[in-house]
Amino acid sequence: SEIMKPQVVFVLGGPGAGKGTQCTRIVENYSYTHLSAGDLLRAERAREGSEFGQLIATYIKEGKIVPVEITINLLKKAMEETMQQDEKKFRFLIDGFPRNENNLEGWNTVMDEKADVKFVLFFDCGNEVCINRCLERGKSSGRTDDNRESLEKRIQTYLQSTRPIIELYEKLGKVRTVDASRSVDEVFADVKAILDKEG
Ligand code: UP5
Ligand code: MG
Repeated sequence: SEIMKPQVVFVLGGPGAGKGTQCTRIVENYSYTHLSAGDLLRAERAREGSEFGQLIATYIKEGKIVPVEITINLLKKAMEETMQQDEKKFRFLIDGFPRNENNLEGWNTVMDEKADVKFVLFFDCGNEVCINRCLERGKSSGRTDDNRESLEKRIQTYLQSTRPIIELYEKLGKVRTVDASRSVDEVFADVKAILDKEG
């Protein structure tokens, strides 16, 4: 049968903007597979025998972006495994990646010819709202970076490193922006409109 080239939507936005929440909603309503780069890194951190566990733990707590060689391999493997299990699963939401120039270079080196990036879904949300959502979640999430100190660093990294990547895609006309400061349902209504239009 015909092998489909993976179709990718990059999902970007600040810490706590609602990327994961909205991806879950998308998966319930559309034929996408959700791959969170952060979730993959946390799983690798927890994997027994991982040579990168300590490095990942440090980077996450410091809100720094893990070298792309690690992240791209996790993403590539997850995409390949998904498509091997079900050839109809060739549409991916890649959540929280690419976050900086190094990420983008790594994607272009390893994946550019293997996958098509359709557009960037950008959850636009003020820093205060982002911080408050993560602090609230931090009461029960167990995430090592849902504390005020790590959050300040995550926001700085987002502003300094990730926003320029979003702007770069903006210049290519590839960004679909959603006001993510509203309720989950309101945000998802806009997401639906975008996905229905993009096909
Ligand atoms: N919530 C969600 N939507 C809401 C709404 N509309 N109204 C009210 N509340 C809402 O949501 C966060 C919280 O807010 C939840 O409690 C939710 O219920 C509530 P969530 O959907 O989890 O937001 P999300 O944007 O996914 O937030 P997350 O914390 O996951 O974002 P980050 O981008 O900071 O985290 P990520 O897991 O992507 O990365 C973590 C770290 O991993 C990075 O800082 C970095 O160190 C590392 N990393 C890399 O190095 N490289 C990568 O490629 C990826 C990650
Ligand atoms: Mg997330």
